[in-house]
Amino acid sequence: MHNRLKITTLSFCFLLLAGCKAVAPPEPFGACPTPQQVAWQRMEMNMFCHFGPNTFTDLEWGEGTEPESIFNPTALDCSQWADVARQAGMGGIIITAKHHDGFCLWPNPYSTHTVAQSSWRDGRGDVLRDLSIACKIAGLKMGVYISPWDRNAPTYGTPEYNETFRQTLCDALGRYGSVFEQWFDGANGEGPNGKKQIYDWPLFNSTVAELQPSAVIFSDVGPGCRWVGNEEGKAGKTCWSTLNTEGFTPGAGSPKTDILNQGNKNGSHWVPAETDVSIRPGWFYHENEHPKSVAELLEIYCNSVGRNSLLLLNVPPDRRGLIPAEDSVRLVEFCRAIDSIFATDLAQKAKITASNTRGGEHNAKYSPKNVIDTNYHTYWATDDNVYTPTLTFMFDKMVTVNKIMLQEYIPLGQRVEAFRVEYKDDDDEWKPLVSATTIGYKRILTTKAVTTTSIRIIIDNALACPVLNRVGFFGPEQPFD
Ligand code: FUL
Repeated sequence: MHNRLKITTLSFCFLLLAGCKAVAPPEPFGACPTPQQVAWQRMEMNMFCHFGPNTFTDLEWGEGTEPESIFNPTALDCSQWADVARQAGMGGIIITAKHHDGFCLWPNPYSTHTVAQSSWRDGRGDVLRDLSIACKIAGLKMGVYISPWDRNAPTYGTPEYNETFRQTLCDALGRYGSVFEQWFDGANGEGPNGKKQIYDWPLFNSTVAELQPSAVIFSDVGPGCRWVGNEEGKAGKTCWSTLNTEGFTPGAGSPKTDILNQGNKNGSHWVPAETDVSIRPGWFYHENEHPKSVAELLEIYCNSVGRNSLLLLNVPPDRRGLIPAEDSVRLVEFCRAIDSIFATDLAQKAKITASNTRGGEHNAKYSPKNVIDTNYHTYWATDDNVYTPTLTFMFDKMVTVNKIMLQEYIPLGQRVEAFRVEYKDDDDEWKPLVSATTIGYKRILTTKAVTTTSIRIIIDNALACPVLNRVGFFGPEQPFD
C-alpha cells in the first residue's frame, strides 16, 4: 500500500515534469541583458552625489588649478548621505570620485591633487572609504564617477595620460570593495585650442571589468548602460534598451542624442538608458539654488523609471559635507508620494484572461495570472507565433484607474513595439484609453481617470511573442506640489 502510494506520487511528479518540459519557455530575443544588467535595472532609482572643490568655489566645472586646501568640509558624514538615500528608496550612491578638475576624493597615489594634499582631516580623510563603509552599513551599493577629462593631470593630452588614468582606475576600484557602477563622463570642454586626449576606451573598460567584474559601465554608449541624451530627466516615449554601438565612442563620437534617448529597435547590444538629472539646477551645491518640487520629481520618475530607464537622481552635499535638510525632506516626501500612488494595485483583484497562453489556456507556467504575482521571474507568455494577443482584466466592482504599469520580462529581451489599452464604458462598449510604443523593464502611463469594470491590453506589434511579468492599475491620487 505504502509502496503503491509512492509509485503513484512518483509517476504523478514525472507526468508533471514531462508536461512542463513539453512547453519550453520562449527563446531569448535579440540582444539580452547580463544578470548584472537585470539586477542594475531592478534597482530603479539611485542617488548621484556631486561633491568636490566645486562645492567650495561655486563652480560647475573647476579649472584644475584650485588649491587643494579649498576642499575642507566642516562636518562630512557619509552615513547621513546613506540614510537619506535609503529613506528615499534608492538602491545605491554614485559619487564623483574625480570630476573634470582632477581632484580625487580619495588619496590617489597617482595624483598630487587629492584629499591627501588638502587640510581636511589633516590630509588623512578619504571620502571613498567613508562612503563605502556607510553604504555597506545602510545596505546600499556604491558606484564611482571617475572623469577621464582631467584639467589637472600634467600628462593630459599625451598618450601617457591613458596609463595614468588606468592606474587611477585601478586604485579607486581596487580598495573599497564592490562597486556596482562605473560612470564614465563623455564631457570634454577643452575648446578648439585645448588639449586633445585620444582616450583608450578598450583599456579603460577592460580595467574596470578586471577589477570589478560585476560593475555596470556607464558611458554615452555603454557597454553596461547608456546616457539618456539629456539632463532633464526624460527618457524617450519610445525607449529601446538595445543600441547599435559599432563605430561609436563616448563623447564626441557618440550617436545623436535622440538615438541615445530612444535606443535602436533590434539594436546590436543591450545598453539600457540611465536618466541622470539633478534635484537642483546645478550638479554641485550652490547656496542660492533649491531642490525641485515633489510634483516635478514625480514627473521625472514617470518619465524615467516609467519609460524603461533607471533614474540617477543627483543630490549634492553642501560645504559641511552633508545633504541639506531641504533636499533630504523633499526626497523623503517624493519617496512617500511614489509609495502612496502605487500602494493599491487594482489589478490584484481582477479576473484575467488572455486571447492566447503559451502551451494552452490551462498552462499555469505561462498563465495570465502571473502578471499580478510578486515573483519577478514568473510571466505570461504566448505561443511563439502569436505576436498580437489581448490580455483582459475584469473586476467584480467598478474601479477608477488613471495609471497603468506594465513590465516585460527583460531577461528574455525587449519585444513589444506597440500596444494600446481600452476600457468598458457605461454601455459596456470598449473605448480607447491610451496607446503607446515600447514597454521594456517598466512602463508607466498616466491617463484620464476612468471608472470601469473591464480593461484590456492589446499588443499591436511585437518583435517576438510577448512576455509580460507585471501589469498594475492604480487610481487617482491627491496632487502633489
Ligand atoms: C556632465 C558633466 O560635465 C557635468 O559636470 C556632470 O558631471 C554631469 C553628470 O555630466 O557631462
